[in-house]
Amino acid sequence: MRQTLAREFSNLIERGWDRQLRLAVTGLSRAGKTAFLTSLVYQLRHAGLEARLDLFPAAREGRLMGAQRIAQKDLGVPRFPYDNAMASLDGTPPRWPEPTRGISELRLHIRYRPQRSGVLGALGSSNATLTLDLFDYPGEWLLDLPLLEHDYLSWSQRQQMTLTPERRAMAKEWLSAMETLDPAAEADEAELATIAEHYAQSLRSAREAGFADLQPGRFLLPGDLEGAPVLQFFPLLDLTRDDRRRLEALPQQSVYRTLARRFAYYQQHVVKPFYREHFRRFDRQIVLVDVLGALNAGPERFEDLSRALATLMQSFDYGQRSLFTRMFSPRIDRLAIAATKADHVTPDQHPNLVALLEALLAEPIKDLRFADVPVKALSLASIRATQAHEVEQQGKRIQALRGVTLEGEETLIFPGEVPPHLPQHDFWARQGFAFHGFRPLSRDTRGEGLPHIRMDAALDWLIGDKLT
Ligand SMILES: Nc1nc2c(ncn2[C@@H]2O[C@H](COP(=O)(O)OP(=O)(O)O)[C@@H](O)[C@H]2O)c(=O)[nH]1
Ligand SMILES: [Mg+2]
Repeated sequence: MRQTLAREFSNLIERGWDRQLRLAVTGLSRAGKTAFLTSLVYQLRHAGLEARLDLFPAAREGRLMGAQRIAQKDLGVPRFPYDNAMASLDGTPPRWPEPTRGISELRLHIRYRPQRSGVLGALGSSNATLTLDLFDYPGEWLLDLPLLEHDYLSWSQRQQMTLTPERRAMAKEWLSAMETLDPAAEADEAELATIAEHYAQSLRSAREAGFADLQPGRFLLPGDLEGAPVLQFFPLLDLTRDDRRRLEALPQQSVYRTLARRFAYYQQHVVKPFYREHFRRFDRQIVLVDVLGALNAGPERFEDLSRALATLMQSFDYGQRSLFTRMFSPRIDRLAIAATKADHVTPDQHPNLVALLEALLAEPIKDLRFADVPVKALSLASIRATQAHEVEQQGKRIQALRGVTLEGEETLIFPGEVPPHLPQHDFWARQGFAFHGFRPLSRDTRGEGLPHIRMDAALDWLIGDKLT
């Protein structure tokens, strides 16, 4: 009798205990989100088996019993294509997973044995379940937060300011189409669609050239909004404050009023819902940054990454006066910031890589700490594609990397040094940074498991405390 009671009591506790966590992964395009999430799911599913997770105490102590994918709750969000990603990695030759372009979700049940010293353990509970909801969404969407502060007229003015000569050169077609557009004329749907496409094209060219201060973010990664009229707007040029009254008095069907309506619709029905329905409900997030890729691409790209990150991180600004806090009372309780693809440099460079990431995000990190949001910076490789080697050269032992290039050639490289602070002129003048694309290791080379660098440390920071 007593025993059944005790069992029922512990069942009750288990069911009632809040062991559900919503974890989101973000970063700009090609930062490594898909690779990260694929590896994260793999490592959890194979914990205690092939996965090597020494820095993840729950796994090291043998308390992780496994993870299962289950049906997600939110049927409006596409499922993260884990099986496809694994199939690519296991292919011959192995390939990186296909890029995804919108938000996706995956739900895992993690079974674990609570620590004896923990609350559940003390109650005699022998195993427990954590429901982990994982989300992957484009960091580009966060670049739209500042757009909420504007109305159509002030946004148009702001966009015009970003049109430097170089950006103008990339927007030639759009600019020439704009010459004959009269804000007071009656809107022609087809014409607006064409001009909007020219505008989107100019953003895509700017993106490719390394610019990041680009709005609207959905024009770059439309997700499921591709071709929808809500994406068919663009800024008008040469508007002044004094025009406002005149423009707002134009008929509903005028070009100006039509574009202004679409802009407001974009704010209300695209940007805000994402923050309200998704972003605000994430308990924890990890922001991935391809620091090495930017370092490799040169000073302009690096500067640009730095500006984009400053904008992106505004969504994590919990200061009382921040736009984000004012609009959506957020509730995140933990954040990780990771420099990805650390397997592109030798292990002795990893501390510098973290230091550089911290320098790049110094301001946002300071604000987060001030707002009492725990934040951790780390470097990792979700899916390690190289092997570190020591090589002797003229009597000196130096570190090198061995890997297979994307073209299938085996190589040994000396990638060079990562500066531990924001690179200055002399760095760019001196350094040729050798950064190759590598194929993922084949199953034969990698053996069982999916090799990684510090995925276990990331896991511990992101979910470890929920598994005690
Ligand atoms: N060497 C190496 N390359 C990586 C790693 N993660 C991502 N990559 C490379 O970066 C590319 C973009 O990664 P992906 O995860 O698709 O980026 P996403 O756009 O943020 O989802 C991949 O196709 C790989 O070439 C990693 O851990 N190691
Ligand atoms: Mg992706």
